Amino acid sequence: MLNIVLFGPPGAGKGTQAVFIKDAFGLIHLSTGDLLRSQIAAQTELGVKAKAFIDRGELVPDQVVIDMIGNQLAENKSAKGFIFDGFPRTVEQAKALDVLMDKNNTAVSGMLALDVEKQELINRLLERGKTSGRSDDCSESVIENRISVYNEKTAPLIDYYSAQNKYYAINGMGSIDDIAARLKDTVEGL
Ligand code: B4P
Repeated sequence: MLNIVLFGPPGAGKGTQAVFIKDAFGLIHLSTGDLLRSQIAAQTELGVKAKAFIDRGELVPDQVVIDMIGNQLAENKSAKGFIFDGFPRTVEQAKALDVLMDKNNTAVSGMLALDVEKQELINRLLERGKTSGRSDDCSESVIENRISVYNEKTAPLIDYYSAQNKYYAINGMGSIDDIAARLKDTVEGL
């Protein structure tokens, strides 16, 4: 199985690029951000709780997203592989993903990390905020908090995957097509 972790700070292009990789390699795309937003739209109990964290630019508690991913893996047993977008975001989540993969007799193939300058991240998210209706994209202070949370809780995953020889840094600046080509080349080499 081919199991890709697509990694990067908020606004790095994970959701944008995951679609290309999914199509190119026939994978199932699992975005914890999208899964949480669909819970919010359906006004489920989980969605109401998650919204409070997302609105502040904080992470939703680990167990909530770990359970969501576990359910998705169980529902897609015959998949050729997965692209994880926005998951894992903490070392706890990465450890839980390794356990889930192991239970399915598979493993993470590689973690592809999009590198983008901070000002470009802010510009992209504010631009999307003009039309997306996403509360977490509209305020520069919430965006700054998302980036701080990334630096504190999510960036340590670079060391986690480096230690397993699974970390690949990708230049995430430039056109969407150029970045997609860089990612595709890297996935083909895994
Ligand atoms: P996400 O939905 O994952 O939000 P994100 O980090 O902003 O990434 P996204 O995929 O949406 O944006 P992208 O970089 O593609 O998470 C939202 C919230 O949910 C989190 O803050 C957290 O609260 C919660 N959450 C999600 N997963 C969680 C987890 N595992 N644990 C705990 N909490 C979790 O793109 C951004 C914009 O840039 C787009 O508008 C795109 O069009 C544009 N863009 C992309 N590439 C570009 C390029 N090359 N040039 C110009 N613009 C580009």
